[in-house]
Amino acid sequence: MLAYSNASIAPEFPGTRRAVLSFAILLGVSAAVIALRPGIARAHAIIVAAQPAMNSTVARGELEIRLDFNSQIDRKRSRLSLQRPDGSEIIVALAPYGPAGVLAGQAQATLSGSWKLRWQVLSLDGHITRGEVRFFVRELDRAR
Ligand SMILES: [Cu+2]
Repeated sequence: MLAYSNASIAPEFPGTRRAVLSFAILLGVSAAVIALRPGIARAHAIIVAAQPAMNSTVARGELEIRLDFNSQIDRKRSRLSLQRPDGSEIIVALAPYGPAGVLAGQAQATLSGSWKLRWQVLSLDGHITRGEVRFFVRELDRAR
């Protein structure tokens, strides 16, 4: 009975069913493209300036972080984290206000050594990009 009613309904709306299926596939493909898109190749929000700068050395203590992107970003769906020399991770609280293409925050750089600032941003065109900035922390008197 069930099979009979399905069979009787389906032929009446073949175009609609096909359109719905095509749309569902298109959505799935779009999501996959966004998920697989690497942060470097053809990125949609890319860094134009970084503080701390890539491979720079900064003084131990209060760390001011600022990343400038080439486009507006959705701050609520973007994040910054720091990987410390011992491998542990700090989530950086983002400054809630500021220019539309900027992510900023502060952290305590308490360990000397090699750090990584990891960023992930959602640009307003819906694409997620990510990357990292390596920098070094040293004691103040040896930093500059
Ligand atoms: Cu894009």
